[in-house]
Amino acid sequence: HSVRVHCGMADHDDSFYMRRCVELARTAIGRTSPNPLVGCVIVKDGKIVGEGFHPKAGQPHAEVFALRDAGNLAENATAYVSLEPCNHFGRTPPCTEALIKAKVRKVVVGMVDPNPLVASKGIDRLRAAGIEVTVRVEEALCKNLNEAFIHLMLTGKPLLSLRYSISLNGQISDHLGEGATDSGGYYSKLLQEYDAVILSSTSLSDKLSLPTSREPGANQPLQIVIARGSNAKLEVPGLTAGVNSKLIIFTDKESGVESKASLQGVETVILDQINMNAILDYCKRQGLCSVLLDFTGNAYDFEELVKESVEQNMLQKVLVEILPLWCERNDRNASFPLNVAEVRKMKNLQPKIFDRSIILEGHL
Ligand code: AOF
Ligand code: ZN
Repeated sequence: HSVRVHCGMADHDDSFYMRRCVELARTAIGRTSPNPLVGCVIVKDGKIVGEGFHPKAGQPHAEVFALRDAGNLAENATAYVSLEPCNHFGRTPPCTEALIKAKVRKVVVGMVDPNPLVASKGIDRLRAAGIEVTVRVEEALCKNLNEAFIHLMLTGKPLLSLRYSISLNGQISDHLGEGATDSGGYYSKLLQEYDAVILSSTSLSDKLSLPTSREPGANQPLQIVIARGSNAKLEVPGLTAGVNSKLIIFTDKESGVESKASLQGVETVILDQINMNAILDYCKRQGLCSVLLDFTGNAYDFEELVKESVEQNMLQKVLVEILPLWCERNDRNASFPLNVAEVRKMKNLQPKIFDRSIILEGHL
């Protein structure tokens, strides 16, 4: 793409540097919850003199890293930040004060921080200190980057997405397994991005084990296994959390799962009735922003959970993959609660071609 740094049209410049902020922020994808992904660049005389991103909750914010990188050059420079600089003491001190102290002349902000502790107070503080502030540059891009964080801030619940694969003839497909977690693949990318993934115990077998992303150094989401009722089978050989990930089992009294010796060392939560609200509340308490409901084939005990999520409007996104496969009808006559074609039309979902599959992505 063309980079018009010297054209003198301020808004072209602004959007270029904001896109760079978003690119930097993405470096930490899947690692910042409950905090957002944030990137910052310091620009002086048309040159980037400092860059930074927020790596992890508890560590300094993007602005602090970028200011450090810029050193004295930050004086009279313009700071671009994908999220409004904070004005509160959280785990870290306010970024507004760091920007003021560094004597930047101007701050360009991608989006207002939906956190009620900030919510424009950061912008107000900068303006009160005589700094020129421009807001909402590449706002859609910045919001898209942090849709889970924004959702959590506005609703108090982690963002919930449903993913599943169907065959060309509309059968929920059981073909995840090996290929699905290929490095760089669609599913692998989801595992990088989401803070937790929910699986059904009946979808686990020795050929289909708990998914882990194979990207080198990738984020591994919290793995949540649902073991519901007496059909729950958790005698999967070597059911463990995996190297860098945690495993938790949500179960009910009927399943008898807690008594299974093979599950030692894995956290088990027994609920009277397994329900999505309880699971989301647990995830929130763990500081998670996003949860992926992974609906794999033959997950009989899982259907209730999916149905409940759809009926109670708890889903924010569906990610449906149509595989170039023909699957024979299975014995149960169950029809899936979502008709893909109808939803696609109704919600104007855009299919994306990925490898040899089509992925539908959109908001409910
Ligand atoms: C920024 N830049 O890079 C981030 C911000 O506990 P703390 O101190 O890390 O504060 C967390 C809150 O600060 C978080 O909820 C969000 O409102 C904001 N995150 N702000 O100026 C950053 N990560
Ligand atoms: Zn901050």
